[in-house]
Amino acid sequence: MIWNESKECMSRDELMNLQSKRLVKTVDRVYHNVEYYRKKMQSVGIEPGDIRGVEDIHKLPYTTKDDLRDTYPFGLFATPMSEIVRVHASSGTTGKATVVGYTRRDIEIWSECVARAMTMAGIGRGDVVQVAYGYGLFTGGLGAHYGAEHLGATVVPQSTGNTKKLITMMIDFGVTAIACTPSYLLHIAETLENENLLGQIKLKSAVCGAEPWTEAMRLQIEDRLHIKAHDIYGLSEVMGPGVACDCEFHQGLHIAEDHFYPEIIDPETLEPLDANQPGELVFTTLTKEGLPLLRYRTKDLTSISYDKCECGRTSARISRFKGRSDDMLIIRGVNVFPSQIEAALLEMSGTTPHYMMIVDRTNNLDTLEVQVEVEERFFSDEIRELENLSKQIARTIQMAIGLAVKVKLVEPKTLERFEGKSKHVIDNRKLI
Ligand code: DLL
Repeated sequence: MIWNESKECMSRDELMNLQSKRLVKTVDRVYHNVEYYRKKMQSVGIEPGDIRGVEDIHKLPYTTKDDLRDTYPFGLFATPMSEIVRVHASSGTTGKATVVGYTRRDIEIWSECVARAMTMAGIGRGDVVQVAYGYGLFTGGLGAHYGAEHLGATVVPQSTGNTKKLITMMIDFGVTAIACTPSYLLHIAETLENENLLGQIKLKSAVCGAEPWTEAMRLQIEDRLHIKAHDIYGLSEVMGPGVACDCEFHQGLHIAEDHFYPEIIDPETLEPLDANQPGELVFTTLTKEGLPLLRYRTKDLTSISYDKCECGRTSARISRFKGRSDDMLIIRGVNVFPSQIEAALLEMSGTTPHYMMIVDRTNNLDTLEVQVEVEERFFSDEIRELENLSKQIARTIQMAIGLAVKVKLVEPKTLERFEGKSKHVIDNRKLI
């Protein structure tokens, strides 16, 4: 819930007033502290005084991943580095990562948002929460970790990987809640079934996100593990997990609207759309100190409902995601842009920029094969040369995207050529 001073759920009017106040502060802050934003605002003739509340938000320019790339690594930070207590990073569209910075206050608010999301999933003090998102530059692990600690739950900082060990700890530590990607949770379910261990777990709820999944998959997880599964959304640029989460009614994800102002726009015309209209989700951060963002285009396609939820919450809800307006893929929870593969291939000798990514899902784990056309001479050389090149390409791609790949080398002119927009991805994953 988002409470007002009388400890009642905030009405939409109260919420809008709060958002307006916070927006005015944020705009003032970025204008005075971030040169890039000041110039961006000046280029459209906007000064802080022109923004008096959320009704003026459409006057502000959009922010995209390109802006973060152009100011890499810290150019959009609105505080001195001495105030930044943590950085995280996610994939950029090409070589450079998108870097985000948090002040101590940002981490506190983030932890509170994740704690709210976990509360919606019925998790609280006394629960043992196994965090099986990746720890490190990805926001999933530490984001869920701090949120669960903020709640007063006991955290098992498992991270990803060794599923057998995870299951042993799940049983031995009496884990009652898990935070991980939905596909990984299905893989865990399958392993538990195969090992006949389902009867030994105490799991009752899960907060899953970081990748697209369907309502059918959520119900399958609930059914197979006999738990409640909740959808949690977020993105590194805006904060990490906890920007929105679904309640026990599963009728869309409640946005932490006191911290993030949402809009839906037409990704082609960039015009704002009305409630319940499908389009691209845009967020303006309202309280962030380290990296405040104005109208950040998430590229995630969804719609927003402002109707009051059956649970009593008045916050806006986003519907399940319908895809993205760009070509970003999420493979094993890792964001991958085809352009990253292209950039990596172009750095190497002997390769061509002709490649095809084949994404599959086996035992609920994603796999990525990259087929690459290499120069003719490698096929007339010894097989060892070909094998060495294949290993070298796999290493280079893994370094670029942070994900192990299988590389298959093919002769020149083997892969399909396209007259219009080229296609570099075959995604065989079927979201159940
Ligand atoms: O995935 C943050 C996160 C961690 C969210 C753990 C939830 C749980 P990024 O790596 O920056 O951050 O990826 C953000 O992932 O723009 C969406 O396309 C996708 N995504 C995240 N959550 C969901 C979800 C984290 N619940 C990108 N459903 C976003 C569908 C999701 N897609």
